[in-house]
Amino acid sequence: MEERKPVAKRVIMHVDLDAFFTACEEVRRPELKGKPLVVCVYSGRTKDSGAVSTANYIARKYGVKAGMPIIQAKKLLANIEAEFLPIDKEYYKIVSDRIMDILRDVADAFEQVSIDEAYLDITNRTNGSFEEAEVIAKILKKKIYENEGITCSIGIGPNKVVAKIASEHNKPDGLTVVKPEEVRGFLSPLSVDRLVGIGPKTSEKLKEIGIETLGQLASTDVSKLIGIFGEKLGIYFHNSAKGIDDEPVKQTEEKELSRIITLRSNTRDLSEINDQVERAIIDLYSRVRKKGCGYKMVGIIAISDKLTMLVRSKKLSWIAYDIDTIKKASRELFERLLQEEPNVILRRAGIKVSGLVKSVDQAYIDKFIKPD
Ligand code: DCP
Ligand code: CA
Repeated sequence: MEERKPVAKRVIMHVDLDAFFTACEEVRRPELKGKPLVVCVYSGRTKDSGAVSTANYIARKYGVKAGMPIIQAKKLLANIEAEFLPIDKEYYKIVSDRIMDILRDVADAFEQVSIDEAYLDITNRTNGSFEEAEVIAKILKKKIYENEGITCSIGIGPNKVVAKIASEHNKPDGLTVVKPEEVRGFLSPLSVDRLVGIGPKTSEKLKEIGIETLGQLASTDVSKLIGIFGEKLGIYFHNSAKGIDDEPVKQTEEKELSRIITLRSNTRDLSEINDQVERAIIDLYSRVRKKGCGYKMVGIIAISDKLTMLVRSKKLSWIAYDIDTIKKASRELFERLLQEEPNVILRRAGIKVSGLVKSVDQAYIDKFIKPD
């Protein structure tokens, strides 16, 4: 069984937003800051049935964790002034999209792995320099905080495995840089469960054979690991523990783009809304063009003065490339929304295009848009 040799020197960054869903809630309701805050997925069966989606770091001090029943979280926070909020994934997604745009902009290759996590290959961008990567990380952290009020933790390493462990190393608001020559020393004392794929069960199995740290895992004979975990996992554990990983950062394409604006004043006046959303449409469309994409669906997003979010969308029967289709659909959808929601007053309004299709030929689009 050959161990994989590392590929040419790379600089990889992993970014993970801190306590993301609760952080989003604290941004729109700053009065919640400083209190334990729990975002919940209510099942609706009884008042408190359901599970914790995430907890802010203050609530975590009391033992509240993602996945825990809400009732248990309430017990842990009994007699404490804590806030429990229902999950609002659409809103978190909009915040996430804006942050991912900031990150995508600096990367040679960008791979979003979840709503709040992404890998960036910045090898060319930094000319292979870890010092330069650290500077970029600081700029990104500052920009994300200034624009969105959200902190993140960043890890930088020569590959994805090391970058991911590094970003978790000093959470929240951390920045950990692990240069190639520091990898073995960095990983060695860490517990095996820091590796993606090693959960409580695998940790237990490893402990039984005397392996608790990544250093111990790295110096275990690979054939022994293969014997226990099978070829694929055995090799993965062994290589990862040594900090060897040549998985590329796989460029993920965006499937949708959105823009949202705060209206000058709260309103349900359709022409007022249309006028102001036009700014968002122009901005959004410039991004669609920049990416050279067509789209198959147009949606609107409305956030009421009570901060509830409403969405409507329209599926096209063709792939559109022009701005007028977005404008027309937006006007129709806002009109429909106001009719269907006679009491809603809008505070923010936005536009979304989805079903993005990479165009085969930019020249064709140009011709299509300006037929002369
Ligand atoms: N999430 C969830 N249920 C889980 C785990 C996570 O709904 N069992 C959601 C809520 C989180 C988001 O996914 O905010 C991101 O997950 P993370 O594991 O990155 O957790 P956080 O961002 O909340 O915290 P951390 O600061 O530890 O990254
Ligand atoms: Ca996170």
